[in-house]
Amino acid sequence: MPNIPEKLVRRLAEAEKVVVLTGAGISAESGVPTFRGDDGLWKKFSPEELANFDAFMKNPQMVWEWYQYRRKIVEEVQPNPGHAALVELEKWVPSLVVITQNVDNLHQRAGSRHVIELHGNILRNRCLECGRIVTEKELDFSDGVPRCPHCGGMLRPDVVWFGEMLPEEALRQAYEAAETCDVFFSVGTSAVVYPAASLPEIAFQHGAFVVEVNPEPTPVTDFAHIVLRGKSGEILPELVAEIRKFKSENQQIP
Ligand code: BV8
Ligand code: ZN
Repeated sequence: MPNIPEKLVRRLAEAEKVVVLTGAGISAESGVPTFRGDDGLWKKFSPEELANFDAFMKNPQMVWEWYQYRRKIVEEVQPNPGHAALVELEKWVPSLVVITQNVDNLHQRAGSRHVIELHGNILRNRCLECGRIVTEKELDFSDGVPRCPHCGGMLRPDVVWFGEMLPEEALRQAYEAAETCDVFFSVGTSAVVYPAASLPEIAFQHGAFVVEVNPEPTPVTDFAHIVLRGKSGEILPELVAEIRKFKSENQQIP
């Protein structure tokens, strides 16, 4: 596992605004399968078959089965040291924003206080008829697909599918954060799904110090100022230990 370069610790110690974009990789060590990895969720099914509205309308039962399978995994796992490190990092920098593509709610469960959810949240449902958000745990699947308790309309998972717009306010905040931050981390994402994948480049173009944390290369590798090749559950706690030490030695106790 790579050690943390001194220049990154200094950058973090001086930074006002830090942004962390996360993808499925940060949840891998919790036991949540990624999308495109060898154990990937999409090994068996392709995203086109499942994570899009037409697939849902054609076969809502199958798509619901897939989401119920993922929901069960997400409810059974725990946030890992990578999520926890981002919670502690909030103590050491004036402003930390986590922009996540994940729908697994693990950043919120770990205790991160400022999370922007670009692709929704698998624990929420939305009614196709009245648009209400339905968060009841016990959904009634008696006729194959869950129904809205308010109007009887069909429910869908409250996540963003391919070809669907991202939540406008979340996307606006994400662009603003990327354009104005001092340090931008790209953690555990293959950086292939747009518009989320444009955020690291936007940050770079606006002068942010860009850091990639990923065992594999991605398009971000080509322009990142620092690449930490390894697992986020190991690297992020190491990073936070270094910034904690640096700040304590320089008497900047939070
Ligand atoms: C939109 C939510 C437009 C649901 C998801 C052609 C070119 C460019 C773009 C397009 C195109 N054709 C279509 C598009 C647009 C499309 C897109 O980008 N497609 C890509 C695939 C080419 N985008 C969209 O459709 C978006 N909407 O563009 O609307 C529009 C415009 C106008 C009007 C109307 C519409 C919507 C995109 C959102 C789709 N929803 N998921 C659900 O989860 O079920 S996408 C899905 O992919 C997840 O959200 C996931 O977060 C996201 C990205 O994947 P990653 O998170 O990066 O995960 P992945 O498995 O790929 O990678 C894991 C990484 O972790 C790897 O790099 C691995 O090395 C690393 N890793 C593994 N272990 C660890 C680790 N890292 C650290 N530590 C470890 N231990
Ligand atoms: Zn309804």
